[in-house]
Amino acid sequence: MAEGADMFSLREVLVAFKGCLSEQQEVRVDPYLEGWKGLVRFLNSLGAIFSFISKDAVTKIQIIEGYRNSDQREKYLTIQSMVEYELSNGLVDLDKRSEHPDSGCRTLLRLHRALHWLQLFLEGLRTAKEDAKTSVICSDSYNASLANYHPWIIRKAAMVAFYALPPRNTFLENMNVGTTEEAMAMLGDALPFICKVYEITEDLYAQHKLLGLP
Ligand code: 1PX
Repeated sequence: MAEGADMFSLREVLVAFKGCLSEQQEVRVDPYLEGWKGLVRFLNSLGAIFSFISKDAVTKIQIIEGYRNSDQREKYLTIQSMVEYELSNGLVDLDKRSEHPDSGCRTLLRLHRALHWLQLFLEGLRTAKEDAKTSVICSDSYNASLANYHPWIIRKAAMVAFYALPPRNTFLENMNVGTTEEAMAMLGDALPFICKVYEITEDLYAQHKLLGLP
């Protein structure tokens, strides 16, 4: 586990998802990416075995950051405006990856699917018995979500990495949010926002038939 200057609390990271929701219930891209960056930082602190996962997440974060730093940055202010802009300008490969292999829509969809894993994992951590294994909570959440989109080789590598996860109590300590009870309370506070962000994005993508983007 990281120490010293690298020690940071997962509280800020998870509560950051609260900042994603605008008054109009749109999802702001910048805090969404900030949330992911914090999660990646936490994942890196768990050990090098997870780096193939964090590298992929970082690549995707950077693609979307690239759009936020481009001339079209305003179009990428929210997930809603991004979808509207990319679709109405033909910037999304709908059937197979060709001219626009790294559209904001397809890239964010990968993070969105991973957010579903996060939601299930955190809920699992929160409700599991004290002696539950983090690796089991993690693989159950993965199999119920992201695994459906991954080829065999990635699923296999992910399962191997999950075995390296520390026991639930150590994991909760690593989150650095105080006692187990405090960690539980924090998860209870943060989860509704993560669920809401997930739900809004899911509805938006479903509405535009984007949930299967290649
Ligand atoms: C309190 C808990 C905090 C835990 C923080 C953990 C942060 C996890 C960040 C995971 C981000 C994963 C993004 C994956 C995106 C993806 O599905 N990419 C695949 C498809 O992309 P493509 O461009 O080809 O269409 C790509 O093939 C992925 C490759 C890497 C392997 C992904 C395995 C994902 C496992 C997720 C579970 C993370 C376990 C963390 C344990 C705590």
